[in-house]
Parts: sequence; C-alpha cells; structure tokens
Amino acid sequence: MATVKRTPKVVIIGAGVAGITTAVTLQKAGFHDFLVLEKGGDVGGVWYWNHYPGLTCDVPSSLYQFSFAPNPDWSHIFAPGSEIQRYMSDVADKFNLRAHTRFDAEVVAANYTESGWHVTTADGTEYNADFVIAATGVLHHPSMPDIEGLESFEGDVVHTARWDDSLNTRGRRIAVIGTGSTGVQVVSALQREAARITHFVRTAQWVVWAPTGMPQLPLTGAVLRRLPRVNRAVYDTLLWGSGFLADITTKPTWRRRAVQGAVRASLRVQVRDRELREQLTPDYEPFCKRQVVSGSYYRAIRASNAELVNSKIERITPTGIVTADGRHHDVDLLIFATGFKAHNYMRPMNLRGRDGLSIDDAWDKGPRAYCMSAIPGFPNFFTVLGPNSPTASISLQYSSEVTARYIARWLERFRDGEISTVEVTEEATTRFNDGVADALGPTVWNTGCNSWYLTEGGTVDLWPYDRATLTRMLSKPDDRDYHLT
Ligand code: NA7
Repeated sequence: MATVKRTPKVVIIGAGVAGITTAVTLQKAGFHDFLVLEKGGDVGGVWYWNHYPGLTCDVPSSLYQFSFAPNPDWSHIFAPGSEIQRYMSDVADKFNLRAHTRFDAEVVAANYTESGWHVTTADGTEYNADFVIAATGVLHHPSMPDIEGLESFEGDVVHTARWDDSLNTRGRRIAVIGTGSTGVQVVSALQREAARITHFVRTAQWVVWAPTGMPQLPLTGAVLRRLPRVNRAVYDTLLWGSGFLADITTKPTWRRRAVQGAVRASLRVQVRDRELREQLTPDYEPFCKRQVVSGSYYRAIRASNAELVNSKIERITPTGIVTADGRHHDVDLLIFATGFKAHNYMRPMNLRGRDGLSIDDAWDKGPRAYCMSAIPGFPNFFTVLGPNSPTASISLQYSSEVTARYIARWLERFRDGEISTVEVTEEATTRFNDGVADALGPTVWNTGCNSWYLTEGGTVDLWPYDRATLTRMLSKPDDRDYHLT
C-alpha cells in the first residue's frame, strides 16, 4: 500500500530558549513548514523582556547555550543579559528563523476542531495548523504585589521585568523589593551609584558565592574557536558536571549536606557583622528556593549607603515605604524585583482542545502534563518546557532539545501517513504525575520553604529525576500512552 506523504503545518508559540530550540530541531528533522508566533518585538524570551541593571544569567554561559550553536566567545563566565540576547538573535539569524517568525504577535486563542488547530493573535489574524507547540516559558508574566498606597507614590516605579531604560538611578534613594536572583543582582549593580539603597527582604535567601563578575579567561575564545572539538568537549563536560546539581537537589545524601554546609560557611566568612548576618540567614535549607548566585551581593549590602530591611512592608506613601516597625523609608525610585507568575504557562490564552475543553478547566487543580509535554484532551498539541520541567537542575536548552526531538517523532509519523492525531491518555498522565509526586518527596525543594517552584496547590512544579532519566523517558514515544487516529 502506498504511504501518504504530507507536510505537517506547525505553529510554535514563543521565540525564547524553548521556541528557538524547537524551531531549529524541527528544521534539522526536515520540517520546514512552521511558523513561530512571538509576543515580543524580537527573539530571546526572558532575555528580550529583561534588561534591568546587573542582569546576568545564574548559569555559566558555556553551559547556558544551544548544543547546535556553541559560542566560544563569551565576555564573562556568567555573561550579561544583553550578550545572551545578542547570542539568541545571532542564532535566529544563523538558522534563518526570522523568516519563519511573526513578531509582536501575541497568541490570544488556540482552538482545536475537526479540521485542526486555529490560532488567533491579538490583531485578529488567524493561522491554521496541524500541530501547535507551546514554548511559552515560565518566567514570563511579572508578578506585581498589590501594596496599599502604591498608586499614591510620587517617585518612579518599575518592575525589573519591564525595566525602563530611561530611568535615572544615579544619586537617588532606591528601594528594591524582593530578594530572588533579580533583587540581588539589582542591588549589587545599583548600590555604588545610589545615594541610598534599601533592600526590602521578606524572606532571606541563601546566596552561593560564584565569580559572577569574572571575565572569560584571555584567549579562551580564540582557542575554542580554532578547536571546535575542544569547544564541544568543554560543553559536554559542563553538561555532565551539571549532573551534580541534579544529584544534590534530588537526593538527600552527604553530598547535599556538604554543599549546604559550604553555603552556610560562605555567609559566615563574608559577613562578619553579627546583626546583618542574622538578617541574612534563612530559616530553611540552602537550595530549597531557587538558589541565588552572586559574587557581589554581600559586598553591596555591607556598604555604608545600603540597608537591609526585613520588617514587613505595611504601606506605600507618596514619598516612601512604611514598615511594620513604624519606620518611614524615604524613596525616590521603587523597584519591584518580585518575580513572576511561574505556573501560568500558556494562560491567559484561550486554549481549547477536543470538544471545547479549556485549559483552565483541564488544569483546575494545577498544571499537569505527561512527560512535561502532552496534555489529555489536547490532540496534536505539545509543550516544550511545560509543567514539571527541570528549571532547577538540568540545562533548559538540553531539555528543550530532547522534548523537541520527541515531538518531531510524532511529526514524522504524521508526515508518513501513520497517524492523523495524537493525544496522550489520562491514565498515562496520571501515572506519570503520580511517579513525579513520589519522586519529589526527598528533593530539597520539598524541605519547607516558599518558592516560585510551588504551585498554588502547594505542589513542586519541577523535574525530580536526573538527566539520564529525562533523556530515556523522552527518547521514544510509547504508543500505549496515546490515543492515535
Ligand atoms: P523570585 O525568585 O520569585 O523572587 C521574588 C522575590 O520577591 C522574593 O524575594 C519574594 O519574597 C519577593 N516578593 C514577592 N512579593 C512580595 C511582596 N508582596 N512583598 C515583599 N516581597 C515580595 O523572582 P526573581 O525575579 O528574583 O527570580 C526569578 C528567576 O529568574 C530566578 O530564580 C532565576 O532563575 C532567574 P518571598 O521569598 O516570596 O518571601
């Protein structure tokens, strides 16, 4: 019998790390009829939206890159955000992704019908597709707390994820609210030039020392450019070495305790002032929250123009912030480093699968997917870096690539006429999620802290296994876990 060959039409939502990886992986697998719909004005995702002072990646750049686009020329061991954004843009050019991308195209709806997917962007344009792949990211929707009196504030107000480059920061009295990676980076970057900087810390964070300001060693770029195999070996070694992070975070071993001991000791060594050290000491285990990495924060917060305030914020006045201890802190510039709504994924998009099932109904008890990528009730729809992705332990580029290759296996079968629709079963999804819930038990993320890893229901939205398990689980789809037509 002759096989029917057809070209799957694919819409990828988002042109950040996951979207770029997916697009390049599909190209490499021979699929070229894809369109990337991107809400922003350029590729990059978080690296497009974020450009606050001090922005750096908390993963070494030689690891935070695509395996298919190794870059030997990082300026720093931890490259600044603008450089990562440039790299993402260069990758988009190199793989001709711009021709496949619509920018300023926010997807507001995606509906599945008998005739496939119908995707609508904010300007009303409709696109049809056989498959939709949501690469919509985790740190995408800024979280802005509703603090009494905020609207009355007469100075400047900004959220770090929507930084206004025209803001003057020099010589001003600055308040930074939030002490995740972002708050720590902003305080470190602005302290020297500020008249005064006050860091409002609701929950202290462990800060792992790392050479975050250190340039890449001289000649490294030149040597690695000439020796691509060595460059590749460096990447592979770093990827392998990063397994240590998955090990200490997922298993309660002596190795975890040893690293946690080193983090505690690092605080004692760097901050000699007892009162400040007490303020900086969390009451939960290192690595429970997303670990903050900085080589400059403790120096900055010890400076004479800096102050750490951990008294609760009561309200905002036209000229500053009142804390629970009754103090009024005078402020000209109010910076919210208060993070993201990390579990929104595709929402608030109006996403509807089979029989009109909405994603809000499907996820009324919280986001869930099979192997991070397939959702019951949503045929021919996949997520890359979806629920339970390893955002705390394994390279995101690597995870995206493995997931995109997994999806490409379904596209191949569609192309070859073997299937028309693929939809994960409820049973497989439940089995997968039950396994994840069990495996999350002994992880460090489950040792009693509040973090953006937790969903509203209190479950940890992370990957509890190692990289080998991730690779194995996504190496080949198992037909028994899917409804196929
Ligand atoms: P995070 O890590 O979610 O940090 C947000 C911070 O903002 C955290 O310290 C929160 O305190 C604080 N926060 C949030 N709401 C409030 C209110 N209402 N009052 C006071 N403080 C508040 O976001 P980041 O942007 O720093 O980092 C996100 C990721 O980007 C990071 O993990 C890296 O992967 C890169 P809390 O701890 O909840 O008490």
